[in-house]
Amino acid sequence: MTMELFDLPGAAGPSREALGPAAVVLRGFAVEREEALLTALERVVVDAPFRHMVTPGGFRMSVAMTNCGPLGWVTDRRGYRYAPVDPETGRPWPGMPDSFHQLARDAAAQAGFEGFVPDACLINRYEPGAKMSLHQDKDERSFDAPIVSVSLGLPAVFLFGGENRSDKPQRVRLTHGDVVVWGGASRLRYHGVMPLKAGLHPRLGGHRINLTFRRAG
Ligand code: MD3
Ligand code: FE
Repeated sequence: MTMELFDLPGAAGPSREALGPAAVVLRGFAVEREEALLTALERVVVDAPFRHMVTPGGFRMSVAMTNCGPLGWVTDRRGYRYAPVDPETGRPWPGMPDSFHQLARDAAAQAGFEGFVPDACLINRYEPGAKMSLHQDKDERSFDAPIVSVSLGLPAVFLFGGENRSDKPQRVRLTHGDVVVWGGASRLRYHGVMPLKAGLHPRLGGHRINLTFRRAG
């Protein structure tokens, strides 16, 4: 039996799912922009290669990271912070590509956050087995702005917890092109990512990439 056009995943166009107060998944929102995003990403990582950072406690993160935009998130033995210069190269982080900026602004507006102007984009690269333990994002100067996250490549199980680390998290599957906007009452909720399952994505091979856009400074 032939798969009809209307049976293809995402053929109905982007759809919206509420995860909680001011936390909304825009399914497939980035799919039509994937080529522009991946081309821009290739240029960013030439200037600022992915690296495994070390936590203040001395653990090597399983997720490889880099940044673009005026500020980048870094961790080392001295702590977590946003910095204008890449500690690996001694140069400012690469500029934020227009395609990144526009996607973040458009997705935020879809979720009711008009006028979102990110000044930091943290880029996470997961290989099979890589994970992110439950944490809060609280290194930003203000929590008024939302965080916009874009998932590309292999699917992952995202853990969306509560205000306390011990709150039982919801599990949300995020796949290629899904965009999530977290703001307001959701902004400080604990969250994490389960160990990535091995697989092969037609465009990103054996990896998952996550872009998170923030107003950090
Ligand atoms: C919910 N990244 O980089 S993005 C991170 O998929 C991070 O790489 C994950 O958590 C990833 O800090 C998840 C989704 C996300 C980002 C920020 C949030 C969810 C959030 C802030 C508050 C609540
Ligand atoms: Fe986070």
